[in-house]
Amino acid sequence: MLSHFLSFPRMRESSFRHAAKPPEKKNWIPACAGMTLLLLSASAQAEPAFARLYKQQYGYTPSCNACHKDGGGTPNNAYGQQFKDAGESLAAYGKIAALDGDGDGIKNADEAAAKSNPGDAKSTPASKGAWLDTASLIPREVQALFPGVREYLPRDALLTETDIARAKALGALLSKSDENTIYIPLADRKPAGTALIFPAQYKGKVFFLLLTTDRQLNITSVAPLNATQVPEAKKSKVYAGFKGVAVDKLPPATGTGVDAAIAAAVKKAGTLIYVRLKNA
Ligand SMILES: [Ca+2]
Repeated sequence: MLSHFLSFPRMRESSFRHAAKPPEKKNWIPACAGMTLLLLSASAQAEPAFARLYKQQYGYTPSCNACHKDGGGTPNNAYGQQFKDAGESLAAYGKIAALDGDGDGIKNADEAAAKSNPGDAKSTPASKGAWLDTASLIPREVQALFPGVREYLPRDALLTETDIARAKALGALLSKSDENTIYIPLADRKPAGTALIFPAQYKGKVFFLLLTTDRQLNITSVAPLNATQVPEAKKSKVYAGFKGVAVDKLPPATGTGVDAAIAAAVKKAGTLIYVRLKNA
């Protein structure tokens, strides 16, 4: 039973700051050693590509909320959109430096230099707020699904060529654009499951879904998270059918309706979790 538990090849505790209270590794590793957790074997890569770029440009790792409305995987805020529109590269920071993404009267580059959030009008150089604190950066919707959990490990789901090949073998076509953050709730410092917020597309419109699993990577829930643009996604009855399915055993999506769009996105999300958290 526990031998099928999560393992984390190629990952280390992220310096990307979502965790309410990052666990101390000294306590964390021995507590999990019997459960095939391999946090120590991780490689150097851990931060999402865009966070690394931000750090390269401004000298510190931002919170996901620099570019996202409510944590990694949620829709872009205005600054995130400007960055995306400018090409999502190191050069993009220069292109959007003089803009004011969040409309708080301070230019993007000045905000970033002052360590206030260029994507949140409530954070300014004069009043930066807690956006870089580790507290309260886990999306509320995720926290609601794990009542009682006070600690989370964010895992940056960066995809290697091997991951992409493994995903393809499982029937899911993943690409770099599917890179995301996997939230891992901790109970008594042990992973209690996973949560992932990810986009789906229907008739050219994007909506977001939240998938959770138990610690053996069986799906416990799939629900629309931000689907105001796609009311059909809110009304769909397909969600309950995912419950109990192992993330690597999701059937391929068939058909063309909103249910198929949801199934296709869930297939990709489940496979992403699997290839990133399970040993090859
Ligand atoms: Ca701001």
